[in-house]
Amino acid sequence: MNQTQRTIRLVGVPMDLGAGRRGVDMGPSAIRIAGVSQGLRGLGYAVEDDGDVGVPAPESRDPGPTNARYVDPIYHVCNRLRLRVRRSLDQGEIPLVMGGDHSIAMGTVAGVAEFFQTREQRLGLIWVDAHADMNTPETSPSGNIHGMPLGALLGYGSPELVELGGFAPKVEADNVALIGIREVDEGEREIVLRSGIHYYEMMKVDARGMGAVIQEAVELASRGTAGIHVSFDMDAVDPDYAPGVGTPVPGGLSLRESHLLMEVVADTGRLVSLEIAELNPIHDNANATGQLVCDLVASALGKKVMGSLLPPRR
Ligand SMILES: [Mn+2]
Repeated sequence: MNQTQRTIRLVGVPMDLGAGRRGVDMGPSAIRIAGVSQGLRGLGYAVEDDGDVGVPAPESRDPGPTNARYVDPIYHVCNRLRLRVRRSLDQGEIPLVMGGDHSIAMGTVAGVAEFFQTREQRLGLIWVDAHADMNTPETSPSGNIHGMPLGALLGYGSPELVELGGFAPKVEADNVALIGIREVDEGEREIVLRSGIHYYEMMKVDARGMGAVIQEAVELASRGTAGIHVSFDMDAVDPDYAPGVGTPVPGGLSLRESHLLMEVVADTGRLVSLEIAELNPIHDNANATGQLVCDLVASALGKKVMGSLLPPRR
Protein backbone atom coordinates (compact mmCIF):
# COMPACT_ATOMS: atom_id res chain seq x y z
CA MET A 1 0.00 0.00 0.00
CA ASN A 2 2.75 2.48 0.88
CA GLN A 3 4.28 2.40 -2.59
CA THR A 4 1.10 3.76 -4.10
CA GLN A 5 -0.14 5.74 -1.10
CA ARG A 6 -1.03 9.27 -2.07
CA THR A 7 -1.73 12.25 0.14
CA ILE A 8 -4.96 14.20 0.06
CA ARG A 9 -4.61 17.77 1.28
CA LEU A 10 -7.79 19.14 2.87
CA VAL A 11 -8.24 22.89 2.42
CA GLY A 12 -11.29 24.49 4.02
CA VAL A 13 -12.58 27.81 2.69
CA PRO A 14 -15.34 29.16 4.97
CA MET A 15 -16.42 31.73 2.40
CA ASP A 16 -19.91 33.20 2.32
CA LEU A 17 -19.08 36.59 0.84
CA GLY A 18 -20.25 35.43 -2.60
CA ALA A 19 -23.60 33.98 -1.54
CA GLY A 20 -27.00 35.52 -0.93
CA ARG A 21 -28.09 33.25 1.91
CA ARG A 22 -25.81 33.01 4.92
CA GLY A 23 -24.45 29.78 6.34
CA VAL A 24 -22.20 28.19 3.71
CA ASP A 25 -19.22 29.41 5.72
CA MET A 26 -19.94 26.49 8.07
CA GLY A 27 -19.54 23.96 5.24
CA PRO A 28 -15.89 22.98 5.88
CA SER A 29 -16.62 22.31 9.53
CA ALA A 30 -19.66 20.15 8.74
CA ILE A 31 -17.66 18.10 6.20
CA ARG A 32 -14.90 17.49 8.74
CA ILE A 33 -17.43 16.53 11.42
CA ALA A 34 -19.08 14.07 9.03
CA GLY A 35 -15.74 12.24 8.89
CA VAL A 36 -14.15 13.07 5.54
CA SER A 37 -10.61 12.31 6.78
CA GLN A 38 -11.52 8.94 8.28
CA GLY A 39 -13.30 7.91 5.09
CA LEU A 40 -10.31 8.75 2.91
CA ARG A 41 -7.84 7.04 5.25
CA GLY A 42 -10.08 3.99 5.02
CA LEU A 43 -9.46 4.02 1.27
CA GLY A 44 -5.72 3.94 1.85
CA TYR A 45 -4.83 7.60 1.42
CA ALA A 46 -2.72 9.69 3.74
CA VAL A 47 -4.73 12.78 4.73
CA GLU A 48 -3.30 16.15 5.75
CA ASP A 49 -5.50 18.99 6.95
CA ASP A 50 -4.13 22.54 6.78
CA GLY A 51 -7.19 24.03 8.39
CA ASP A 52 -9.05 26.87 6.74
CA VAL A 53 -8.01 29.71 4.50
CA GLY A 54 -8.76 32.98 6.31
CA VAL A 55 -11.99 34.64 5.20
CA PRO A 56 -13.20 37.97 6.61
CA ALA A 57 -16.72 38.18 8.05
CA PRO A 58 -19.11 40.09 5.76
CA GLU A 59 -19.95 42.35 8.71
CA SER A 60 -16.36 43.57 8.74
CA ARG A 61 -16.22 44.61 5.10
CA ASP A 62 -17.87 47.12 2.80
CA PRO A 63 -19.81 45.18 0.15
CA GLY A 64 -18.50 47.53 -2.53
CA PRO A 65 -20.14 47.45 -5.98
CA THR A 66 -23.79 46.30 -5.96
CA ASN A 67 -23.26 44.30 -9.17
CA ALA A 68 -20.25 42.39 -7.76
CA ARG A 69 -20.68 42.33 -4.01
CA TYR A 70 -17.50 41.87 -1.91
CA VAL A 71 -15.36 41.59 -5.02
CA ASP A 72 -12.22 42.83 -3.23
CA PRO A 73 -12.22 40.45 -0.23
CA ILE A 74 -13.28 37.57 -2.51
CA TYR A 75 -10.33 38.32 -4.77
CA HIS A 76 -7.93 38.20 -1.81
CA VAL A 77 -9.34 34.94 -0.41
CA CYS A 78 -9.19 33.30 -3.85
CA ASN A 79 -5.63 34.47 -4.29
CA ARG A 80 -4.58 32.85 -1.00
CA LEU A 81 -6.44 29.69 -1.96
CA ARG A 82 -4.73 29.66 -5.37
CA LEU A 83 -1.32 29.56 -3.69
CA ARG A 84 -2.33 26.78 -1.30
CA VAL A 85 -3.70 24.62 -4.10
CA ARG A 86 -0.63 25.22 -6.27
CA ARG A 87 1.69 24.27 -3.39
CA SER A 88 -0.25 21.10 -2.68
CA LEU A 89 0.02 19.99 -6.32
CA ASP A 90 3.73 20.88 -6.37
CA GLN A 91 4.12 18.42 -3.49
CA GLY A 92 2.45 15.64 -5.48
CA GLU A 93 -0.76 15.73 -3.42
CA ILE A 94 -4.43 15.77 -4.37
CA PRO A 95 -6.03 18.97 -3.04
CA LEU A 96 -9.59 18.59 -1.72
CA VAL A 97 -11.08 22.05 -1.36
CA MET A 98 -14.12 22.33 0.92
CA GLY A 99 -16.38 25.38 0.64
CA GLY A 100 -17.80 27.73 1.22
CA ASP A 101 -19.75 29.41 -1.55
CA HIS A 102 -18.79 28.56 -5.13
CA SER A 103 -16.79 31.76 -5.69
CA ILE A 104 -13.89 29.78 -4.16
CA ALA A 105 -13.57 27.88 -7.45
CA MET A 106 -11.88 30.93 -8.98
CA GLY A 107 -8.99 30.40 -6.56
CA THR A 108 -8.94 26.62 -6.72
CA VAL A 109 -9.01 26.36 -10.51
CA ALA A 110 -6.49 29.21 -10.84
CA GLY A 111 -4.09 27.20 -8.67
CA VAL A 112 -4.57 23.97 -10.58
CA ALA A 113 -4.38 25.67 -13.98
CA GLU A 114 -1.21 27.50 -12.97
CA PHE A 115 0.41 24.25 -11.87
CA PHE A 116 -0.18 22.78 -15.33
CA GLN A 117 0.60 25.97 -17.21
CA THR A 118 4.14 26.06 -15.83
CA ARG A 119 4.53 22.57 -17.32
CA GLU A 120 2.99 23.69 -20.61
CA GLN A 121 0.01 21.43 -19.99
CA ARG A 122 -3.73 22.08 -20.01
CA LEU A 123 -6.43 21.33 -17.49
CA GLY A 124 -9.86 19.78 -18.10
CA LEU A 125 -12.78 20.97 -15.97
CA ILE A 126 -16.02 19.22 -15.01
CA TRP A 127 -18.42 21.62 -13.29
CA VAL A 128 -21.45 20.03 -11.63
CA ASP A 129 -24.13 22.54 -10.68
CA ALA A 130 -27.84 23.45 -10.78
CA HIS A 131 -26.74 26.86 -12.08
CA ALA A 132 -24.36 27.84 -14.87
CA ASP A 133 -22.29 30.21 -12.67
CA MET A 134 -21.49 32.25 -15.78
CA ASN A 135 -23.04 35.58 -14.91
CA THR A 136 -21.02 38.75 -15.15
CA PRO A 137 -21.58 41.95 -13.14
CA GLU A 138 -23.60 43.18 -16.16
CA THR A 139 -25.94 40.16 -16.36
CA SER A 140 -26.24 39.15 -12.69
CA PRO A 141 -29.67 39.85 -11.18
CA SER A 142 -28.26 39.67 -7.62
CA GLY A 143 -24.65 40.84 -7.83
CA ASN A 144 -23.65 37.74 -5.84
CA ILE A 145 -20.28 36.52 -7.07
CA HIS A 146 -21.03 32.82 -6.45
CA GLY A 147 -23.06 33.05 -9.69
CA MET A 148 -19.99 34.17 -11.66
CA PRO A 149 -16.97 31.88 -11.06
CA LEU A 150 -17.17 29.67 -14.17
CA GLY A 151 -17.57 32.77 -16.32
CA ALA A 152 -14.53 34.40 -14.71
CA LEU A 153 -12.42 31.27 -15.24
CA LEU A 154 -13.31 31.38 -18.94
CA GLY A 155 -12.51 35.08 -19.28
CA TYR A 156 -15.91 36.75 -18.79
CA GLY A 157 -16.72 39.32 -16.10
CA SER A 158 -14.85 41.44 -13.59
CA PRO A 159 -11.27 42.00 -14.88
CA GLU A 160 -9.88 41.64 -11.36
CA LEU A 161 -11.33 38.12 -11.07
CA VAL A 162 -10.65 37.12 -14.67
CA GLU A 163 -6.95 38.03 -14.26
CA LEU A 164 -6.51 36.29 -10.90
CA GLY A 165 -3.06 34.72 -10.86
CA GLY A 166 -1.97 36.81 -13.83
CA PHE A 167 -3.33 34.73 -16.71
CA ALA A 168 -6.63 34.11 -18.49
CA PRO A 169 -8.54 32.10 -19.37
CA LYS A 170 -7.76 29.34 -16.88
CA VAL A 171 -9.24 26.61 -19.08
CA GLU A 172 -10.14 26.24 -22.74
CA ALA A 173 -13.92 26.20 -23.27
CA ASP A 174 -13.63 23.01 -25.31
CA ASN A 175 -12.26 21.20 -22.22
CA VAL A 176 -15.14 22.29 -19.96
CA ALA A 177 -18.26 20.21 -19.25
CA LEU A 178 -21.09 21.74 -17.22
CA ILE A 179 -23.51 19.13 -15.86
CA GLY A 180 -26.83 19.36 -14.04
CA ILE A 181 -28.00 22.88 -14.89
CA ARG A 182 -31.69 23.68 -14.49
CA GLU A 183 -31.80 27.37 -13.54
CA VAL A 184 -29.97 29.77 -15.85
CA ASP A 185 -30.44 33.56 -15.91
CA GLU A 186 -31.40 35.24 -19.16
CA GLY A 187 -28.23 37.24 -19.84
CA GLU A 188 -26.17 34.35 -18.56
CA ARG A 189 -27.65 31.94 -21.11
CA GLU A 190 -26.16 33.99 -23.92
CA ILE A 191 -22.68 33.77 -22.35
CA VAL A 192 -23.00 29.99 -21.93
CA LEU A 193 -23.89 29.65 -25.62
CA ARG A 194 -21.23 32.10 -26.82
CA SER A 195 -18.48 30.58 -24.65
CA GLY A 196 -18.36 27.24 -26.47
CA ILE A 197 -18.34 25.09 -23.34
CA HIS A 198 -20.15 21.74 -23.38
CA TYR A 199 -23.29 21.89 -21.27
CA TYR A 200 -25.60 19.13 -20.11
CA GLU A 201 -28.81 20.53 -18.70
CA MET A 202 -31.08 18.15 -16.76
CA MET A 203 -33.04 17.35 -19.89
CA LYS A 204 -29.94 15.82 -21.47
CA VAL A 205 -29.17 13.90 -18.30
CA ASP A 206 -32.74 12.55 -18.31
CA ALA A 207 -32.81 11.73 -22.01
CA ARG A 208 -29.35 10.25 -22.44
CA GLY A 209 -28.68 8.97 -18.93
CA MET A 210 -25.82 9.97 -16.62
CA GLY A 211 -23.69 7.08 -17.87
CA ALA A 212 -23.50 8.51 -21.39
CA VAL A 213 -23.26 12.13 -20.22
CA ILE A 214 -20.33 11.65 -17.84
CA GLN A 215 -18.52 9.41 -20.32
CA GLU A 216 -18.66 12.18 -22.91
CA ALA A 217 -17.73 14.79 -20.30
CA VAL A 218 -14.56 12.99 -19.20
CA GLU A 219 -13.57 12.53 -22.85
CA LEU A 220 -13.99 16.25 -23.54
CA ALA A 221 -12.15 17.21 -20.36
CA SER A 222 -9.35 14.77 -21.22
CA ARG A 223 -8.81 15.93 -24.80
CA GLY A 224 -5.27 17.36 -24.88
CA THR A 225 -5.20 17.89 -21.12
CA ALA A 226 -2.96 16.53 -18.38
CA GLY A 227 -5.70 16.01 -15.82
CA ILE A 228 -9.23 16.82 -14.67
CA HIS A 229 -10.53 19.06 -11.89
CA VAL A 230 -14.07 18.45 -10.63
CA SER A 231 -15.89 21.39 -9.08
CA PHE A 232 -19.04 20.00 -7.49
CA ASP A 233 -21.75 22.37 -6.26
CA MET A 234 -23.95 20.40 -3.86
CA ASP A 235 -27.03 22.14 -5.28
CA ALA A 236 -26.61 19.96 -8.39
CA VAL A 237 -28.01 17.10 -6.32
CA ASP A 238 -31.77 17.00 -5.89
CA PRO A 239 -32.85 18.72 -2.64
CA ASP A 240 -34.49 15.43 -1.59
CA TYR A 241 -30.97 14.07 -1.06
CA ALA A 242 -29.10 17.32 -0.45
CA PRO A 243 -31.35 19.71 1.50
CA GLY A 244 -28.40 21.51 3.08
CA VAL A 245 -27.37 23.80 0.24
CA GLY A 246 -27.26 27.54 -0.39
CA THR A 247 -29.65 27.62 -3.35
CA PRO A 248 -31.86 24.50 -3.66
CA VAL A 249 -33.55 23.85 -7.02
CA PRO A 250 -35.93 20.89 -7.51
CA GLY A 251 -35.42 18.36 -10.28
CA GLY A 252 -31.75 17.63 -9.68
CA LEU A 253 -29.40 14.67 -9.85
CA SER A 254 -30.45 11.55 -8.01
CA LEU A 255 -28.25 9.94 -5.41
CA ARG A 256 -27.09 7.27 -7.85
CA GLU A 257 -26.54 9.71 -10.73
CA SER A 258 -24.32 11.78 -8.43
CA HIS A 259 -22.30 8.75 -7.38
CA LEU A 260 -22.05 7.39 -10.92
CA LEU A 261 -20.61 10.71 -12.08
CA MET A 262 -17.92 10.56 -9.38
CA GLU A 263 -17.21 6.85 -9.93
CA VAL A 264 -16.65 7.28 -13.66
CA VAL A 265 -14.30 10.20 -12.96
CA ALA A 266 -12.38 8.00 -10.49
CA ASP A 267 -12.14 5.22 -13.09
CA THR A 268 -10.32 7.52 -15.50
CA GLY A 269 -7.45 7.90 -13.02
CA ARG A 270 -7.14 11.50 -14.28
CA LEU A 271 -8.63 13.41 -11.34
CA VAL A 272 -5.98 15.83 -10.08
CA SER A 273 -8.04 17.89 -7.66
CA LEU A 274 -11.55 18.05 -6.26
CA GLU A 275 -13.75 20.75 -4.83
CA ILE A 276 -17.08 20.68 -3.02
CA ALA A 277 -19.04 23.92 -2.67
CA GLU A 278 -22.26 25.39 -1.26
CA LEU A 279 -22.94 23.00 1.61
CA ASN A 280 -25.15 25.00 3.97
CA PRO A 281 -25.51 23.32 7.39
CA ILE A 282 -28.22 25.79 8.46
CA HIS A 283 -30.63 24.24 5.95
CA ASP A 284 -29.45 20.66 6.50
CA ASN A 285 -31.09 17.80 8.40
CA ALA A 286 -28.63 16.71 11.10
CA ASN A 287 -25.70 16.98 8.66
CA ALA A 288 -27.19 14.50 6.16
CA THR A 289 -25.84 16.62 3.29
CA GLY A 290 -22.45 16.78 5.02
CA GLN A 291 -22.47 12.99 5.11
CA LEU A 292 -23.40 12.88 1.44
CA VAL A 293 -20.40 15.09 0.68
CA CYS A 294 -18.12 12.53 2.36
CA ASP A 295 -19.72 9.67 0.40
CA LEU A 296 -19.37 11.50 -2.94
CA VAL A 297 -15.78 12.47 -2.19
CA ALA A 298 -14.99 8.81 -1.47
CA SER A 299 -16.59 7.78 -4.78
CA ALA A 300 -14.55 10.38 -6.67
CA LEU A 301 -11.40 9.08 -5.04
CA GLY A 302 -11.88 5.43 -5.85
CA LYS A 303 -14.38 3.87 -3.43
CA LYS A 304 -16.21 1.00 -5.09
CA VAL A 305 -18.98 -1.34 -4.05
CA MET A 306 -16.60 -4.21 -4.83
CA GLY A 307 -13.59 -2.69 -3.03
CA SER A 308 -11.54 0.39 -3.79
CA LEU A 309 -9.33 1.29 -6.70
CA LEU A 310 -6.86 4.05 -5.97
CA PRO A 311 -5.89 6.29 -8.86
CA PRO A 312 -2.32 5.68 -10.04
CA ARG A 313 0.50 8.07 -9.21
CA ARG A 314 1.08 10.85 -11.75
MN1 LIG B 1 -22.29 26.88 -8.30
